[in-house]
Amino acid sequence: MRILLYNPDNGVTRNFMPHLWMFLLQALTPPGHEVLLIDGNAQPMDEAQIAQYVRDQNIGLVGIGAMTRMIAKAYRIADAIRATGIPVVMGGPHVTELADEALGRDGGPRHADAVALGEADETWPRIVADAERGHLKDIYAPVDAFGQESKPSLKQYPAIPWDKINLAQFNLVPKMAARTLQRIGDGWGTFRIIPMESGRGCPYGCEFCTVTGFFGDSIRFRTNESVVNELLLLKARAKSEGGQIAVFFIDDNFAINIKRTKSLLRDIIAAGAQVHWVAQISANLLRDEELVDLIAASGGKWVFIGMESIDPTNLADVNKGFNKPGEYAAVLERLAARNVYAITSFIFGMDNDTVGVAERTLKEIRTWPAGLPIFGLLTPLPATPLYKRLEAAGRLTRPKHWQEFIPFAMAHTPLKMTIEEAHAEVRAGWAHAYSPEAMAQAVDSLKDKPLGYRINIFIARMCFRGIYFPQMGPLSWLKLIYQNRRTIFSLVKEGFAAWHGRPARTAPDETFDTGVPAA
Ligand code: B12
Ligand code: SF4
Repeated sequence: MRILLYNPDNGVTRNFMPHLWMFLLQALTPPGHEVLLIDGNAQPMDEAQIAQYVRDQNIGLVGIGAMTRMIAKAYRIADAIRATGIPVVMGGPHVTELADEALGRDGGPRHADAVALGEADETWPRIVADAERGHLKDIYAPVDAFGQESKPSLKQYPAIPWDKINLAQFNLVPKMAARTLQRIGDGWGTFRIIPMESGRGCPYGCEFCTVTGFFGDSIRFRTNESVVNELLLLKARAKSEGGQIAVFFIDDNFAINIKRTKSLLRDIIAAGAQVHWVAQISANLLRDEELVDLIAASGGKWVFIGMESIDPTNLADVNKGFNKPGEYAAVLERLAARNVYAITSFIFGMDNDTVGVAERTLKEIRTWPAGLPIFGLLTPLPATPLYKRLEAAGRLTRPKHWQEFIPFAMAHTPLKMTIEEAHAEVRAGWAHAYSPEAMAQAVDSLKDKPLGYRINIFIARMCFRGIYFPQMGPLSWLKLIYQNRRTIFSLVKEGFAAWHGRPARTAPDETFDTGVPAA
């Protein structure tokens, strides 16, 4: 049977990284089937095009995975596919929480023939077998022999054949630039960010988060050996292709068990498996100097930190009191001292937020080492404790906000400001953090570092700005380049001087380190 796994586009940004679930399920598919992957972010298709595609390709089963914010698109695509008579199975966090919605049992239309609840590592082979026999069940739940919910241990993690998978749709280097970039250092014709997990689960239970409910509070890890082997495979692929690969460890809290993280990082270093990597780690775990040393030595370049707020009352409100705003600066300095920088994520519209929260937050950010701040709004995702609290308090203004997804729009009323004021705060956060002046300042603050770090922060900031400000077409990029022309000119001038002054090419970690992940 030919199976299509499809991930809908998020409608806001282009793809910067493939979704892991597709590759994982592909690797877990029993032999004898062919699995095709389409990520709508990389290969946009409308309903008619996808329906035509599944007919042309003689697809026998389509699997669709989606977060809440893409679910409306996912349902539309599923409807179009089901109209051709091909069965659709849906999985992922949204349909796990709201299976009745996907199955049309809540009074709405049916969108899926079957729903895979929770982690599908063990149910997927059963789904494929049932689909082949034409006997799909409505619901597939991961349960043990006694009917109890069971979570995959990850000790038998499948080897994802990264050396063979066609990754053409995920190259981040624009085609036109590939040839020129190949001349800068060794092999910049391709650059891909690959998702990898080393463990699942998080015990912290922050009120707005789906993870503790979905993956559970017991943490499960892959073996160090399996992670190291995957890294080695990717590193070899990058080398053989003359390209670059970076890894995003998608674990929700990569250092949740510090002892184990240190042991993994030591094994990565010992095996020479370093590639540049990004990971999510909560600020409280970055107090450990040895951990930060190992992060840097094993290839860590960016750490995503869910800071959420600089107000301890807000943090306590959402059960994230383990974040201590008073130590954010020290954590970031500790990372920056090892040339590791942070993506700092903030949520506005929290219950103790008042007008001016953006400026108060920016004032703090300006005192920290340069990084990539991002700003969002408190969002009640289905089945989270936050959703239940706001629902009980009658504060949800759009209880089914996912049915009509609007980027950066609140679905409930904050306590100490209006919805419009909260929206304006997020806008102000992005506008000021990514203004040409702020970009120039970020680049300038790294003047003691090799040029590559400044180029890196500048490019990363240009891309991150697109999370909020639509920047998909060439015209918007040209405008952005024009607005930032002074910074670009000074970087190019410096780069030209460095290039001419150098006798030979240097390795990526020396003076011309672009800082962009390299294998
Ligand atoms: C990586 C990641 C991202 C990446 C996404 C890009 C990418 N290419 O992966 C980035 C960093 C960009 C991102 C951004 C956001 N993310 Co995010 N992200 C994650 C994260 C950390 C890992 C996802 C992952 O790969 N997990 C590992 C795989 C193996 O698990 P999985 O995807 O759930 O798949 C398993 C099952 O769900 C199931 N399954 C999944 N799909 C399918 C399909 C079929 C057919 C079947 C049978 C089974 C199945 O089988 C898989 C194997 O068991 C998750 C948290 C988490 N731990 O999952 C949050 C998570 C998915 N993100 C979340 C959110 C909210 C966001 C943002 C909206 C945050 C924000 N406020 O801006 C943005 C939206 C971005 C956008 N524009 O679309 C929420 C989603 C909750 C929800 N109900 O939708 C999660 C769960 C985290 C949370 N805090 O609650 N995210
Ligand atoms: S620490 Fe992160 S993953 Fe864990 S519950 Fe809180 S927000 Fe979710």
